[in-house]
Amino acid sequence: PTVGTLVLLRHGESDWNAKNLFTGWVDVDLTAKGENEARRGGELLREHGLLPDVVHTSVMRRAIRTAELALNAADRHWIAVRRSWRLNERHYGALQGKNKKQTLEEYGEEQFMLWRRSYDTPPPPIADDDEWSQVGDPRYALLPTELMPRTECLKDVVERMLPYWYDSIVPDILAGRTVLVAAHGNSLRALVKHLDQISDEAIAKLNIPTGIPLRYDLDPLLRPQTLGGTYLDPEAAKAAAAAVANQGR
Ligand code: DG2
Repeated sequence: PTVGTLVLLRHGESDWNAKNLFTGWVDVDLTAKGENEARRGGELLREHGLLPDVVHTSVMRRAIRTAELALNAADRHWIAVRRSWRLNERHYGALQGKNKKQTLEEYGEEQFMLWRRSYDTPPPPIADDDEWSQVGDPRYALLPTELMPRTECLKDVVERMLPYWYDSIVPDILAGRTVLVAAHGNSLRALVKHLDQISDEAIAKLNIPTGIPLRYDLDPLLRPQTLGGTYLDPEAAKAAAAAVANQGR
């Protein structure tokens, strides 16, 4: 039996996705293409009759705007919304603001992929006075200083995301709501790893495409009815995930 439905949506293409820069916690906007992807995501929701009752987002503009554009296209702009830093993208440390292609050339394939996709190797920490540091950003003013990341690996993201999952998202699912989570490539990889119980090794191969809703029907123990979930546009998802995997090349 299905107790509730979860829909995961990675934001549409951002300015820094387009420029091939490591983004992490830098608060960049969507490109015009990204806005269209977000609207298309909302149209897919509407076409499939998959209408969210509540939306959870990160505190970053690209996810917030994607949720708004998608819900507007699905005529669900009025639903309840909650936001948390715990759904933020993985903090990319000292790589924030760096070009992915140049980083690959400078450090080589192995180090580059270790930083991008290994489960437990974080990039070097960002300096507090770096132009791409988030220290001093008012949206994190109430975050206890020891929780403010200077870099994160995917394991760190799983650990800081799960409290929000259990405390805020799960109660919505158990109440029978259709829940939309609009977030990021790596914060969604962290959630999918947890849902599908993917191993630390296998998660390296998983890439989440931008703007294509991924549906999970969950049983009462919050296990997916279909492992890996179901993309509302599977063909487009496949091509887009391959493009993410090849970034930097
Ligand atoms: C990308 C993911 O995050 O990059 O931080 O650069 O989903 O917010 O655009 P998003 C970033 P990769 O880990 O795929 O390189």
